Amino acid sequence: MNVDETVRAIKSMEIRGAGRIARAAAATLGELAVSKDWKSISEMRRDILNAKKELISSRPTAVSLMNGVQSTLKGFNECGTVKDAKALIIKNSEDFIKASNEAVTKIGIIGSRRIKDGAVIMTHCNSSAALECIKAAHRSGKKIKVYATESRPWRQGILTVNELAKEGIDVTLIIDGAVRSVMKKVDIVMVGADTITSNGAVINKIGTSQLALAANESHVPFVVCGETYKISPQSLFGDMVTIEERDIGEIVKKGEISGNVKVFNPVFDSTPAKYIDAIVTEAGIISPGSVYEIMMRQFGDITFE
Ligand code: RUB
Repeated sequence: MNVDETVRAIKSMEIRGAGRIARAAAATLGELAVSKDWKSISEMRRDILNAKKELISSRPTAVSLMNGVQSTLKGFNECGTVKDAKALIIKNSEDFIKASNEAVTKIGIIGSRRIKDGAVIMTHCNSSAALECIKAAHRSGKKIKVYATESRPWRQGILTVNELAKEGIDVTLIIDGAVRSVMKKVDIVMVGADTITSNGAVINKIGTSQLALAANESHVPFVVCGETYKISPQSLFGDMVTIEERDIGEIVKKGEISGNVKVFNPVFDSTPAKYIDAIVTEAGIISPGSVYEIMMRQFGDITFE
Protein backbone atom coordinates (compact mmCIF):
# COMPACT_ATOMS: atom_id res chain seq x y z
CA MET A 1 0.00 0.00 0.00
CA ASN A 2 1.18 3.56 -0.62
CA VAL A 3 1.19 6.20 2.13
CA ASP A 4 -2.25 7.63 1.28
CA GLU A 5 -3.83 4.17 1.15
CA THR A 6 -2.32 3.15 4.49
CA VAL A 7 -3.36 6.40 6.15
CA ARG A 8 -6.91 5.97 4.82
CA ALA A 9 -7.05 2.32 5.95
CA ILE A 10 -5.83 3.21 9.46
CA LYS A 11 -8.24 6.15 9.81
CA SER A 12 -11.19 4.06 8.63
CA MET A 13 -10.24 1.19 11.01
CA GLU A 14 -9.68 -1.20 8.11
CA ILE A 15 -6.25 -1.64 9.70
CA ARG A 16 -6.56 -1.44 13.48
CA GLY A 17 -4.89 -2.63 16.67
CA ALA A 18 -1.73 -0.93 17.94
CA GLY A 19 0.68 -3.60 16.69
CA ARG A 20 -0.93 -3.97 13.27
CA ILE A 21 -0.95 -0.23 12.53
CA ALA A 22 2.73 0.00 13.52
CA ARG A 23 3.65 -2.87 11.18
CA ALA A 24 1.50 -1.38 8.39
CA ALA A 25 3.31 1.99 8.73
CA ALA A 26 6.73 0.29 8.72
CA ALA A 27 5.76 -1.77 5.64
CA THR A 28 4.48 1.34 3.85
CA LEU A 29 7.75 3.22 4.43
CA GLY A 30 9.63 0.14 3.21
CA GLU A 31 7.47 0.01 0.07
CA LEU A 32 7.98 3.73 -0.53
CA ALA A 33 11.75 3.21 -0.35
CA VAL A 34 11.53 0.30 -2.80
CA SER A 35 9.20 1.92 -5.30
CA LYS A 36 10.37 5.51 -5.63
CA ASP A 37 13.54 6.72 -7.33
CA TRP A 38 14.63 10.03 -5.90
CA LYS A 39 17.10 12.25 -7.75
CA SER A 40 18.66 13.58 -4.57
CA ILE A 41 18.79 12.79 -0.87
CA SER A 42 17.14 16.14 -0.05
CA GLU A 43 14.17 15.23 -2.29
CA MET A 44 13.97 11.87 -0.54
CA ARG A 45 14.17 13.52 2.91
CA ARG A 46 11.24 15.80 2.05
CA ASP A 47 9.06 12.86 0.91
CA ILE A 48 9.99 10.60 3.80
CA LEU A 49 9.34 13.37 6.32
CA ASN A 50 5.90 14.01 4.83
CA ALA A 51 5.12 10.29 4.86
CA LYS A 52 6.26 10.08 8.50
CA LYS A 53 3.99 12.98 9.54
CA GLU A 54 0.96 11.60 7.71
CA LEU A 55 1.41 8.08 9.04
CA ILE A 56 1.93 9.18 12.65
CA SER A 57 -1.12 11.45 12.63
CA SER A 58 -3.44 8.71 11.31
CA ARG A 59 -4.06 7.37 14.87
CA PRO A 60 -2.85 9.80 17.50
CA THR A 61 -3.16 7.64 20.64
CA ALA A 62 -1.11 4.57 19.75
CA VAL A 63 2.58 5.32 20.37
CA SER A 64 3.31 2.00 18.68
CA LEU A 65 2.70 3.81 15.39
CA MET A 66 5.23 6.53 16.19
CA ASN A 67 7.77 3.99 17.46
CA GLY A 68 7.28 1.76 14.40
CA VAL A 69 7.94 4.74 12.14
CA GLN A 70 10.92 5.91 14.25
CA SER A 71 12.45 2.41 14.19
CA THR A 72 12.04 2.23 10.42
CA LEU A 73 13.72 5.61 9.98
CA LYS A 74 16.47 5.05 12.56
CA GLY A 75 19.74 6.28 11.03
CA PHE A 76 18.01 7.85 8.00
CA ASN A 77 19.18 11.41 8.76
CA GLU A 78 22.79 10.21 8.75
CA CYS A 79 22.54 8.68 5.24
CA GLY A 80 24.42 10.65 2.60
CA THR A 81 23.06 8.98 -0.54
CA VAL A 82 19.66 7.87 -1.81
CA LYS A 83 21.03 4.36 -2.33
CA ASP A 84 22.17 4.04 1.29
CA ALA A 85 18.96 5.58 2.64
CA LYS A 86 16.77 3.24 0.59
CA ALA A 87 18.71 0.18 1.75
CA LEU A 88 18.52 1.35 5.37
CA ILE A 89 14.76 1.97 5.36
CA ILE A 90 14.03 -1.34 3.62
CA LYS A 91 16.12 -3.25 6.16
CA ASN A 92 14.75 -1.34 9.16
CA SER A 93 11.21 -1.94 7.97
CA GLU A 94 11.75 -5.69 7.59
CA ASP A 95 13.54 -5.87 10.95
CA PHE A 96 10.77 -4.00 12.75
CA ILE A 97 7.99 -6.16 11.29
CA LYS A 98 9.87 -9.37 12.11
CA ALA A 99 10.69 -8.24 15.67
CA SER A 100 7.12 -7.05 16.21
CA ASN A 101 5.63 -10.38 15.12
CA GLU A 102 8.16 -12.31 17.22
CA ALA A 103 7.36 -10.12 20.23
CA VAL A 104 3.69 -11.12 20.07
CA THR A 105 4.64 -14.81 19.99
CA LYS A 106 6.99 -14.36 22.97
CA ILE A 107 4.36 -12.43 24.91
CA GLY A 108 1.95 -15.30 24.27
CA ILE A 109 4.36 -17.85 25.74
CA ILE A 110 5.29 -15.67 28.73
CA GLY A 111 1.75 -14.45 29.44
CA SER A 112 0.21 -17.91 29.16
CA ARG A 113 2.19 -18.94 32.25
CA ARG A 114 0.06 -16.48 34.25
CA ILE A 115 -3.08 -18.36 33.24
CA LYS A 116 -3.86 -21.29 35.52
CA ASP A 117 -5.52 -24.48 34.39
CA GLY A 118 -9.28 -23.95 34.74
CA ALA A 119 -8.96 -20.16 34.73
CA VAL A 120 -11.73 -17.82 33.70
CA ILE A 121 -10.31 -14.86 31.79
CA MET A 122 -11.85 -11.54 30.85
CA THR A 123 -10.56 -9.54 27.89
CA HIS A 124 -11.56 -6.28 26.24
CA CYS A 125 -11.63 -5.15 22.62
CA ASN A 126 -9.30 -7.10 20.31
CA SER A 127 -5.64 -7.25 21.26
CA SER A 128 -3.35 -9.67 19.43
CA ALA A 129 -0.94 -9.66 22.38
CA ALA A 130 -3.63 -10.50 24.95
CA LEU A 131 -5.25 -13.09 22.68
CA GLU A 132 -1.89 -14.72 21.99
CA CYS A 133 -1.50 -15.37 25.75
CA ILE A 134 -4.98 -16.89 25.89
CA LYS A 135 -4.39 -19.03 22.79
CA ALA A 136 -0.98 -20.21 24.06
CA ALA A 137 -2.57 -21.25 27.38
CA HIS A 138 -5.23 -23.19 25.48
CA ARG A 139 -2.66 -24.82 23.18
CA SER A 140 -0.67 -25.94 26.20
CA GLY A 141 -3.67 -27.98 27.28
CA LYS A 142 -5.14 -25.70 29.97
CA LYS A 143 -8.91 -25.74 30.20
CA ILE A 144 -9.89 -22.08 30.10
CA LYS A 145 -13.00 -19.98 29.67
CA VAL A 146 -13.06 -16.45 28.31
CA TYR A 147 -15.49 -13.55 28.70
CA ALA A 148 -14.97 -11.00 25.94
CA THR A 149 -16.56 -7.56 26.01
CA GLU A 150 -18.45 -6.28 22.99
CA SER A 151 -16.39 -3.04 23.00
CA ARG A 152 -18.81 -0.50 21.60
CA PRO A 153 -18.97 1.32 19.31
CA TRP A 154 -16.82 -0.64 16.84
CA ARG A 155 -17.63 -3.98 18.48
CA GLN A 156 -14.13 -5.43 18.15
CA GLY A 157 -15.33 -8.02 20.69
CA ILE A 158 -16.99 -9.79 17.77
CA LEU A 159 -13.56 -10.28 16.20
CA THR A 160 -12.25 -11.56 19.52
CA VAL A 161 -14.96 -14.14 20.13
CA ASN A 162 -14.75 -15.47 16.57
CA GLU A 163 -10.95 -15.65 16.75
CA LEU A 164 -11.03 -17.56 20.06
CA ALA A 165 -13.91 -19.82 19.05
CA LYS A 166 -11.98 -20.77 15.89
CA GLU A 167 -9.21 -22.05 18.18
CA GLY A 168 -11.75 -24.15 20.08
CA ILE A 169 -11.70 -21.92 23.17
CA ASP A 170 -14.81 -21.68 25.36
CA VAL A 171 -15.74 -18.01 24.86
CA THR A 172 -18.71 -15.88 25.90
CA LEU A 173 -19.56 -12.44 24.55
CA ILE A 174 -20.79 -9.89 27.09
CA ILE A 175 -21.93 -6.29 26.71
CA ASP A 176 -19.63 -3.63 28.15
CA GLY A 177 -22.15 -2.86 30.91
CA ALA A 178 -21.87 -6.45 32.21
CA VAL A 179 -18.21 -6.15 33.19
CA ARG A 180 -18.67 -5.53 36.91
CA SER A 181 -21.35 -8.15 37.33
CA VAL A 182 -19.38 -10.85 35.46
CA MET A 183 -16.09 -9.97 37.20
CA LYS A 184 -17.19 -12.12 40.18
CA LYS A 185 -16.67 -15.22 38.01
CA VAL A 186 -13.28 -14.11 36.64
CA ASP A 187 -9.76 -15.23 37.73
CA ILE A 188 -7.64 -12.93 35.58
CA VAL A 189 -8.15 -9.95 33.24
CA MET A 190 -5.88 -9.71 30.21
CA VAL A 191 -5.97 -6.69 27.92
CA GLY A 192 -3.70 -5.07 25.34
CA ALA A 193 -2.09 -1.65 25.19
CA ASP A 194 -1.89 1.17 22.70
CA THR A 195 0.53 3.16 24.82
CA ILE A 196 2.36 2.52 28.07
CA THR A 197 3.65 5.62 29.85
CA SER A 198 6.86 6.01 31.85
CA ASN A 199 4.88 5.97 35.10
CA GLY A 200 3.27 2.64 34.21
CA ALA A 201 -0.17 3.86 33.13
CA VAL A 202 -1.72 2.06 30.18
CA ILE A 203 -3.79 3.64 27.44
CA ASN A 204 -6.06 1.15 25.72
CA LYS A 205 -9.56 0.89 24.26
CA ILE A 206 -12.20 2.96 26.03
CA GLY A 207 -13.62 0.96 28.93
CA THR A 208 -10.32 -0.71 29.85
CA SER A 209 -10.09 1.37 33.02
CA GLN A 210 -13.56 0.16 34.03
CA LEU A 211 -12.36 -3.44 33.78
CA ALA A 212 -9.39 -2.44 35.94
CA LEU A 213 -11.60 -0.84 38.60
CA ALA A 214 -13.97 -3.80 38.68
CA ALA A 215 -11.01 -6.22 38.83
CA ASN A 216 -9.49 -4.23 41.69
CA GLU A 217 -12.77 -4.33 43.61
CA SER A 218 -13.03 -8.12 43.17
CA HIS A 219 -9.29 -8.74 43.84
CA VAL A 220 -8.84 -10.13 40.33
CA PRO A 221 -5.34 -9.69 38.82
CA PHE A 222 -5.32 -7.12 36.00
CA VAL A 223 -2.64 -7.93 33.43
CA VAL A 224 -1.64 -5.84 30.41
CA CYS A 225 0.02 -7.53 27.42
CA GLY A 226 2.08 -5.25 25.22
CA GLU A 227 5.26 -5.13 23.18
CA THR A 228 8.00 -2.82 24.53
CA TYR A 229 7.55 -0.50 21.55
CA LYS A 230 4.18 0.46 23.06
CA ILE A 231 6.15 2.37 25.70
CA SER A 232 6.06 6.11 25.10
CA PRO A 233 9.44 7.78 25.56
CA GLN A 234 7.77 11.18 25.22
CA SER A 235 5.76 10.50 28.37
CA LEU A 236 9.01 10.77 30.32
CA PHE A 237 9.07 14.45 29.49
CA GLY A 238 5.53 14.95 30.71
CA ASP A 239 3.88 14.77 27.28
CA MET A 240 0.25 13.81 27.71
CA VAL A 241 -1.08 11.05 25.48
CA THR A 242 -3.67 12.41 23.07
CA ILE A 243 -6.91 10.49 23.43
CA GLU A 244 -8.44 10.12 20.00
CA GLU A 245 -12.03 11.27 19.62
CA ARG A 246 -13.92 9.81 16.69
CA ASP A 247 -17.02 10.76 14.75
CA ILE A 248 -20.27 10.82 16.71
CA GLY A 249 -21.84 8.83 13.85
CA GLU A 250 -20.12 5.80 15.38
CA ILE A 251 -22.51 6.14 18.36
CA VAL A 252 -25.75 7.62 17.05
CA LYS A 253 -27.52 7.51 13.72
CA LYS A 254 -28.45 10.71 11.92
CA GLY A 255 -31.78 12.10 13.20
CA GLU A 256 -31.83 9.76 16.23
CA ILE A 257 -31.24 12.52 18.78
CA SER A 258 -32.36 16.12 19.00
CA GLY A 259 -30.06 18.76 17.56
CA ASN A 260 -29.11 20.23 20.94
CA VAL A 261 -27.78 16.98 22.41
CA LYS A 262 -24.01 16.76 22.47
CA VAL A 263 -22.26 13.44 21.84
CA PHE A 264 -18.74 12.66 22.99
CA ASN A 265 -16.84 9.70 21.55
CA PRO A 266 -13.39 9.24 23.14
CA VAL A 267 -12.01 5.89 21.96
CA PHE A 268 -9.26 5.19 24.47
CA ASP A 269 -8.82 5.67 28.20
CA SER A 270 -5.98 5.59 30.68
CA THR A 271 -5.63 3.01 33.45
CA PRO A 272 -3.38 4.22 36.27
CA ALA A 273 -0.45 2.01 37.29
CA LYS A 274 -1.98 1.33 40.71
CA TYR A 275 -4.67 -0.84 39.09
CA ILE A 276 -2.21 -2.87 37.01
CA ASP A 277 -0.67 -5.99 38.53
CA ALA A 278 1.70 -6.87 35.71
CA ILE A 279 2.71 -5.94 32.18
CA VAL A 280 3.66 -8.87 29.96
CA THR A 281 6.27 -7.79 27.41
CA GLU A 282 8.54 -9.78 25.11
CA ALA A 283 11.35 -8.89 27.53
CA GLY A 284 9.52 -10.56 30.39
CA ILE A 285 6.83 -9.72 32.92
CA ILE A 286 7.38 -6.35 34.55
CA SER A 287 5.59 -4.31 37.16
CA PRO A 288 4.24 -0.93 36.03
CA GLY A 289 6.99 0.59 38.20
CA SER A 290 9.70 -0.94 35.99
CA VAL A 291 8.53 0.66 32.74
CA TYR A 292 11.12 3.43 33.05
CA GLU A 293 14.00 0.94 33.15
CA ILE A 294 12.75 -0.95 30.08
CA MET A 295 12.21 2.38 28.34
CA MET A 296 15.82 3.46 28.85
CA ARG A 297 17.06 0.07 27.64
CA GLN A 298 14.85 0.23 24.56
CA PHE A 299 15.04 3.88 23.54
CA GLY A 300 18.18 5.20 25.23
CA ASP A 301 19.93 5.70 21.89
CA ILE A 302 17.08 7.24 19.90
CA THR A 303 16.90 10.99 19.38
CA PHE A 304 13.35 12.25 19.04
CA GLU A 305 12.64 15.13 16.67
C1 RUB B 1 -7.60 -1.85 19.74
C2 RUB B 1 -7.15 -1.93 21.16
C3 RUB B 1 -6.16 -3.00 21.47
C4 RUB B 1 -4.75 -2.41 21.39
C5 RUB B 1 -3.68 -3.47 21.45
O1 RUB B 1 -8.28 -0.64 19.49
O2 RUB B 1 -7.46 -1.12 21.98
O3 RUB B 1 -6.36 -3.48 22.76
O4 RUB B 1 -4.60 -1.69 20.18
O5 RUB B 1 -3.79 -4.32 20.34
P1 RUB B 1 -8.69 -0.28 17.98
P2 RUB B 1 -2.59 -5.27 19.89
O6 RUB B 1 -9.55 -1.38 17.47
O7 RUB B 1 -9.42 1.02 18.08
O8 RUB B 1 -7.41 -0.14 17.20
O9 RUB B 1 -2.25 -6.12 21.06
O10 RUB B 1 -3.17 -6.06 18.75
O11 RUB B 1 -1.47 -4.39 19.45
